[in-house]
Amino acid sequence: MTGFKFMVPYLQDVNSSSQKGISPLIAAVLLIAFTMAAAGLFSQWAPNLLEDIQEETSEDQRGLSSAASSSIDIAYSKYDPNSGNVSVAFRNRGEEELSNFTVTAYGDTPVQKEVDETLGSAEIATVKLETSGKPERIEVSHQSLPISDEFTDFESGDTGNEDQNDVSAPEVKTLSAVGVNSTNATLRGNVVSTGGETPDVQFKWGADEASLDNTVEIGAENGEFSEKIVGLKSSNTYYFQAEASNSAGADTGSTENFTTSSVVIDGFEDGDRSEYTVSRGSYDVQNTISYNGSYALHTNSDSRSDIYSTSGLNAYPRPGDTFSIWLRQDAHSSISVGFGGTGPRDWNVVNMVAGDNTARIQVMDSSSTTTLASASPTLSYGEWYKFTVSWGEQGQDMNLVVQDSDGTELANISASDSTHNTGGIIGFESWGGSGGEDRYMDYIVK
Ligand SMILES: [Ca+2]
Ligand SMILES: [Ca+2]
Repeated sequence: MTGFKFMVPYLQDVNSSSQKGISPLIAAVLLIAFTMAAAGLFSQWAPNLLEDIQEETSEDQRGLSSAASSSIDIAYSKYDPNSGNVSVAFRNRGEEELSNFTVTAYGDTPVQKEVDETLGSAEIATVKLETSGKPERIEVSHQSLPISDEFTDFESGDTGNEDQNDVSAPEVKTLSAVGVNSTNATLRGNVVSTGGETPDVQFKWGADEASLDNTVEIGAENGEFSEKIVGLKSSNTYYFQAEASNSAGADTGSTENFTTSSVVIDGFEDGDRSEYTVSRGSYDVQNTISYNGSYALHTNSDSRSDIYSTSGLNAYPRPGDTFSIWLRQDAHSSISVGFGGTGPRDWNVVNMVAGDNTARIQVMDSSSTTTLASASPTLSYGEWYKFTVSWGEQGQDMNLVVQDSDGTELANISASDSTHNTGGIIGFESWGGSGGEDRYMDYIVK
């Protein structure tokens, strides 16, 4: 407003000088000039004024539109004559987040409580008021939006200490798992609505999406909850659901899944075979040829050479596991990868003979070798091949997939045998001729 105050005395000066002979025309021109100057000054502060007005208007519009799409619902109200307290649970029935509520209990002496909790859509807040007497009416209102709800349905007579209204089944969501590694994961869920009564929650989980046969009970929860599960298998996909139930019903969240990471049983990158016992022939860890990293296990022993490990490695194949290993032969020879059983000549093996284009699943028992399944992939000398074994939960079923280094599947065979069904061992039996045939083994992973 300072602009106008500045202009007025100036105009008066001009008017007074008209007595000295300024023509009406010049006076009119001056008046127009002053008007334009006034308009220029006005425009300097007017934009702010207009913006302020616009902001206030749009705030009002926002308030009105939130009020139109918002509502509060008293889920239940309980009066406890022993404590003289009233518990009130109310819910945000609209889509927009609300905060700042007022709860009033009307009776002989009205009691009021302000609740600054923030409620998302369908979320519930619970408050307690010390009324020292049964209220006639409970009102929950919003402090700025014209929305409220009332509850008056207290039973007549004082025998009942609780009047309930509208307890409904809870709503729960399954959230993604966190902290997933090769053996552990933390499952997460969220009670998005208690339905007016805090629900008990649990997770159902398992490796078979069609039957989640493990249950972890957690107890009463409101909001986010989680549970760490341990002892999982590496490189495995698990499925889980969050569930919540109260006296009015139950809800199950969506099915989520996660995949545990793999474990390198041995990549030989420490450059030694100190975790192994060589019971026949010789083996060394060399760094000239490797599939992954710098080092690989190697033998060029004549005839048969045996090596195995039962302790010191990161992990061992166990029933239920899928494990893989890379094998390479540079001349006519064979490599058998042993697992289960007690060691060389007494375990299950998968066998590769590049010179014969042969891959087999065999069982060795008391020095007899039985071929359970056989395939004829095309195998070349000097190439790495991936042998992947899926070992059934009971230790009987075995599946072998052979792939080349491009990932192309060359063989896929299955067998079942119950002779060796416990894990905890990995090793090799390898045959060469008498020409120092080089054989390599690297990157055992499960
Ligand atoms: Ca290696
Ligand atoms: Ca080692």
